[in-house]
Amino acid sequence: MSAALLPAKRERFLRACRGQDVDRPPFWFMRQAGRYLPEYRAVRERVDFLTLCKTPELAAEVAFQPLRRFGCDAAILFSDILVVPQAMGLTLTFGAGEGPRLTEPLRTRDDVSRLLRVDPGRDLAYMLAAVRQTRAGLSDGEALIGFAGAPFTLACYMVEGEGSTSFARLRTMMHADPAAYDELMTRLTDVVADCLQAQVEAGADAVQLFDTWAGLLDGPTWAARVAPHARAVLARLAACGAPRIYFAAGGPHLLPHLGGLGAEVIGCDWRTPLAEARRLLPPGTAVQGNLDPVLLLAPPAVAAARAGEILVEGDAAAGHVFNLGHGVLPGTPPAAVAAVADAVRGFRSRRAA
Ligand code: 1CP
Repeated sequence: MSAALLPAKRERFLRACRGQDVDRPPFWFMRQAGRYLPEYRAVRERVDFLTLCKTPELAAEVAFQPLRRFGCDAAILFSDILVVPQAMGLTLTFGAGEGPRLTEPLRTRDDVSRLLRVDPGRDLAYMLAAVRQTRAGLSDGEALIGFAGAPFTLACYMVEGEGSTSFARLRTMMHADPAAYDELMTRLTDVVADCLQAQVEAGADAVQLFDTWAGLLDGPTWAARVAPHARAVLARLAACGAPRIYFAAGGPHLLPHLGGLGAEVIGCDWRTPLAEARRLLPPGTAVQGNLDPVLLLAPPAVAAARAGEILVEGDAAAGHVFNLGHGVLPGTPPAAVAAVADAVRGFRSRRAA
């Protein structure tokens, strides 16, 4: 399909990911579907979270909700990064009011060697059905983003068994039992690459690798022990042509190491000004971000004003996908998100034709 025939929102999103000029930056919000939306809570009153992920028509419905409200340029598949460890044989629970738990965390190399091989077409069929169903229902030519947790971030949860601020167990394993760590990361690299490839084949236009906890590491450790696996995942996707977004929360110290990773787009959290990120990344890399999600808890006009500054900063070069610096926080008023969406939609790039 020639670029001129692509639907406008999808074209805008894909062009920005590839570092090409656009009329205004495309936008979506990390964690744009979720509990802060009353219509999401209404669905969750009827089904638990995992049932929602595993019922393609419901997953598609909640993926559309933020698009209807805010007119985002892209939908993101509704799923969770932790369904991949579940497909590998771990028991995953989401208790009411608590975070996720993997009830048999991995502690030894033997534990790692018992993980199951995953065939996404068989073991994650519901996820691929959700991609197809979401793709089919995108009414206004929006882009569809697929995603997975990056190997390191998945390993954090699989060894810790639950959320943590330090993920000390995996980070200890990395140094104390490097063979177990390397085997786990290698297994995850294969599964994550297969899963993202299958999502693209099912209709995702782009993929985001969430390396939420990578910022816990110092740059050289990240470069030596994490980057080879993230790079291998992204390399496996090169041939399919879908833009690849890599997002590591937690600071600018990783940016100088991100060149050569193979991502067309680097997600930036709010701690890193976009101009600084661009200085540290190879020329032509697109940046995604980076409104502090806390701004959405301030009056909507304050959030919109800060979004306006980020739009100007992003427009200093081609290749900006507007987003938050991390996910929408619980309790965020939808009106604040709408005010930011209006600010983005009203912006005109100074390079626009
Ligand atoms: O009760 C509920 O309804 C569940 C809340 C919820 C939702 C809506 C969870 C539990 N996951 C999700 C969906 C989800 N998770 C999406 C799709 C929705 C969208 O973006 O619109 C995505 C992309 C994720 C990704 C995800 N899950 C990440 C990476 C993103 C990030 O925020 O850094 C992580 C770390 C998870 C694990 C997870 N799942 C759910 C929670 C509360 C957590 C965090 C656990 C923790 O460390 O405390």
